[in-house]
Amino acid sequence: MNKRKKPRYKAEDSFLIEVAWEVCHQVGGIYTVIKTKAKEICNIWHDNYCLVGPYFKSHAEAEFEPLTDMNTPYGRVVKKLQRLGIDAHYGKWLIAGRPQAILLNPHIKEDVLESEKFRLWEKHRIESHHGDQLLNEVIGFGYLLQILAQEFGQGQKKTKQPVIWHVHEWMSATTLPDINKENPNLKTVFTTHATMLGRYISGNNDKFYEQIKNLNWLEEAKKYHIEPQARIERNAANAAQICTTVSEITAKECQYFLGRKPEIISPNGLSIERFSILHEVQNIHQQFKEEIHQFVIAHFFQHYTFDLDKTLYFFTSGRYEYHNKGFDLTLEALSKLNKKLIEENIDKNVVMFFITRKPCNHIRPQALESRGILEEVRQTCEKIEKQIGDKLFYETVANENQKLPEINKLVEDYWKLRLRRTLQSWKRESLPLLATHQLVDEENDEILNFLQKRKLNNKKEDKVKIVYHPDFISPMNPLFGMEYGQFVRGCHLGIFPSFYEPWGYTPLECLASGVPAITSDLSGFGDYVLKYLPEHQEAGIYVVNRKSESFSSITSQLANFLFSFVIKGRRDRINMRNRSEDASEKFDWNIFANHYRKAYNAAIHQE
Ligand code: G6P
Ligand code: 1S3
Repeated sequence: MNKRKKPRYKAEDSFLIEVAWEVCHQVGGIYTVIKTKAKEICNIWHDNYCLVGPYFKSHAEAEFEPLTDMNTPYGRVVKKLQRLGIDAHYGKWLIAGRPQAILLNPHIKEDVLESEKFRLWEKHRIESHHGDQLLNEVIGFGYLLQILAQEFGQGQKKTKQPVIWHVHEWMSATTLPDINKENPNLKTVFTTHATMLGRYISGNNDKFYEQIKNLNWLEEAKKYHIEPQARIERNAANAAQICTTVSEITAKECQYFLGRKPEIISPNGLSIERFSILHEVQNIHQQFKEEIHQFVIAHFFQHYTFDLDKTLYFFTSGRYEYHNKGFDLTLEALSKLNKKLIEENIDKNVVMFFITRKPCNHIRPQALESRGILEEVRQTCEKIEKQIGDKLFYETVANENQKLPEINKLVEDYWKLRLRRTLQSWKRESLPLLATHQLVDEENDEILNFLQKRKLNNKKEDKVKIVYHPDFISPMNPLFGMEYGQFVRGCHLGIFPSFYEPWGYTPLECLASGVPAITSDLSGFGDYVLKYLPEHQEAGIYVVNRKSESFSSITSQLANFLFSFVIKGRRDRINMRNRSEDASEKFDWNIFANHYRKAYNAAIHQE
C-alpha cells in the first residue's frame, strides 16, 4: 500500500457504533457479551462509542434512560431520524459504563416493509415473503440501520474521522452489504456467535462435526426452512471488512456455511469483580447454600429426610436444547453415578438442579404448598421459642426453691396444638416432585421421560435426587427467591457438557463465582481452556472429551468424574473454590477486549 494513503486515525480515534438485536433486549448470550464488555469499551472510546438496538417499549422502560441533551454526534443523528418520521430514541443503557445507545423501532409501515422485502430479494436474493414476525422485525430494523449509517456518515463527512460499524449476528445484518458499499468512510465488522445452520443441523445430526465439510449450505438451509436467515448471514459475513467469531470451533462453521474464514477469533469475557478478601467467596457460598437448603427442606423433607451437611448441589442451566446443551449426556451420567454411589455405599447425597425454560402452565401447587407449610412451621417454632425464652427467664429468676422449671409446661396449649396440626400436614407418603412446574407438554418432555424410564425418580434410597425447574431463577420466583448468580454461588458444581456451544458462558460464570464446572471440548470455552489454560483441572474446570469418544464412553467418563468429585472432602472443595475464582481473572474483558480492538484496527486499515 502507498505510504501516503495510510489513514491518519487509529481505531481508538474512530467513532465506534456497535449494533446488536440484544442491546437493551435480552434474548440469549449476546446480551451478556455486550453488557459485560461495555464498560471496558467505554474506557477506550468514551463518547465516540454508541450501541444501537431495536426499540421494544417494555424492555426500554426497564433498561434505558432517554437523554434530553441531543447536542452530540449521536444525539444529532437521532434528531435527524426523528425529523424523517422514524421512531428513534437516544439515551443511556443503564448498565456498567453507561454507554450511549440508540434504539430504533423495527415496526415500520407495511408498505415500506414490503418494498424493502422486494429490494432484498431483487438485490440479494433474500426471499422473505413468508417471513415470520421476527424476520419482519429484523428487516424493518435493517432498513432503519441503513438510514442511520447514511445520515451519520453525512454528518461526519467534514471530520474525515472513520466510523466503525460493528454488527453482531444476522438479526442486525440485512443491510450490512449496502451500508458497506454506500459509505466509504465507514468500515464494517461482522461477528457471529453461532451460525443458523450450525444450530439447526447439530440438533438433528450426531455426525455434525464429521460431516460439516461436505454439507451444502443452501440445501441444508432449504431443508430446515431457514434460507433467508442463512443468506443474510452469508451475505453479511462476506461483505464486511472483517469477520470475527467467538471460538475456533465456530470459525469452522463460518468457513463451511458462510464461505468465509474469520480473520479474528474474539472469545467472550466477563467483567470479573474479585473480592478483596479471599475468604469472602467462602462465606458467600455458605450463605447462599443455606438458602438452597431451605428450598431442599421444603421440597424433600415432607417425604423423607437426609443429612444436608453431606449433600452436594449440582446444577445445569441454559436454553432448553436437550441434545445441544448436553442434558441427555448429563442425565445418563447421573443415572450411572446414582448406581455407583448406592453400590459403594457412599454416605453422601447429590441434589441435581436442571434450570432451563420450557412452556409451563404454572408452578405445581404441591411445590408452593410445601414452601408455605415450611414457613408456617418456622413461624410457629419462632413463636414458641420466644414464649419459652421469656417465661423461662421469668421462672428462673423468680424461682425460690432452686428447681428447674418444666420446659414443656412453658408452652401454651394453643401453640402446642398448632404445632401438632402443622406437623400432621407436613408429612407425605408420595415421592418428592421431579418437576417444580406443570409443563404444557409433559408427555413429550425428554427430561421427564428419561427420569421415568430409568426410575431416577427421587426415591428415598436414591443418592442422586433431581429437581427440574423449567424456568429461570429470579428473585421474584416464589420457590427460590434469589438471583441466579446467588444460586450459582450456593452450589458445588456446574455441569455443561454441550454438544453444540459456540462459546458457553455458563461454566465461565461458575468459575467467576468460585464454583468448579464441567464443560466439553465441543464448546468454544472448553476448547479454549484446553489450548490456553493448561492448569484448568486444578482450577476446577473439567473438560469432557466429546470430540473423539462415543456417547456411552463419555457418560462413563463423566460419571467417574462426578463420583470422584462427590467423594472429595470439604477441605478439597474449599481449596478448589479459591482456585476457580483465581483462574477467572484470565477471562476479564480488560484482556479479551483486545481481540475486538485488533478487529477494528484491521477494519480501518482496509480499503
Ligand atoms: C465455606 C465456609 C465454611 C463451610 C464451607 C462448606 O468454606 O466458609 O464455613 O464449612 O463453605 O463447604 P461445602 O463445600 O461443604 O459446602
Ligand atoms: C450464543 O448464545 P447461545 O446460548 O444461543 O452466543 C453466546 C455469546 O457469544 C455464546 O456463549 C453461546 O454459546 C451461543 O449460543
